[in-house]
Amino acid sequence: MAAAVPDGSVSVVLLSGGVGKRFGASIPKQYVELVGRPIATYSMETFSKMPAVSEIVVVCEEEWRSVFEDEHARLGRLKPISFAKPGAERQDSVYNGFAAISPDAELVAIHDSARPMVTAEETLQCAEQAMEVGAATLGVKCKPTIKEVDQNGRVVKTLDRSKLMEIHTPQIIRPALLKEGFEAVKRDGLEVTDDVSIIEQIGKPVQIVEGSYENLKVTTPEDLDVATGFLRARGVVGGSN
Ligand code: 30A
Repeated sequence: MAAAVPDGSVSVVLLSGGVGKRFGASIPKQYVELVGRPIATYSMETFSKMPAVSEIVVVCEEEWRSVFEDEHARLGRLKPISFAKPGAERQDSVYNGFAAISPDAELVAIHDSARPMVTAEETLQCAEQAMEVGAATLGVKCKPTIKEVDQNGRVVKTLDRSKLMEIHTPQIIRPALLKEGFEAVKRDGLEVTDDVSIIEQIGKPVQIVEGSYENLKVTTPEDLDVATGFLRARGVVGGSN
């Protein structure tokens, strides 16, 4: 049984602070054009059209705010948007965005703007689980074979793939839980690393909601071609792009 997600109960934090240019482009990858518009505007449109969403807090460098202001205008100012500054690490950007959400939010959904293909349906499923469990994230079953290796590159063991999931975004959580997580990290001087998560620190459950492989993170020019193919298949774009 999935818990109901009331209209206007979800605040979205759209993480768009990355300045990485390894894409080979002169601008950060989330602003590169995908079928005629910046990658980051796709998920903004999707979230803006969801009744469950009340507002969007965009975490981006000041010089890029106009991308979201323009998209906001194009969408007819469907949902209020505001801005927060990026931090040094991902969790600092999450913190800054989280600090800017409405105190009335029942859930906060943290999304990476380099994932343009996320759908309203899977986001809502994730939100339903977050309402029920406290925290939930989209993810997919791990397709590649993953091996644990030592410093010399020798295989230690093969991990059981059936137990591995690749984590996507959005990651959706009750604000009180995220607050508790950040407080625990600060109080205990914990270092948040790729394998030490804020929410796991406080020993609270996180539900994985199986999403789609289409919810890819666009990090290379090849990913852009794949995303273009997905959009075409969805009928978002004609054959000329
Ligand atoms: Cl949103 C990070 C990070 O940004 C992070 O590096 N951690 C978290 O525990 C969360 C909360 C969360 C996790 C899973 C499902 C829902 C919410 C977020 N970011 N840990 C490290």
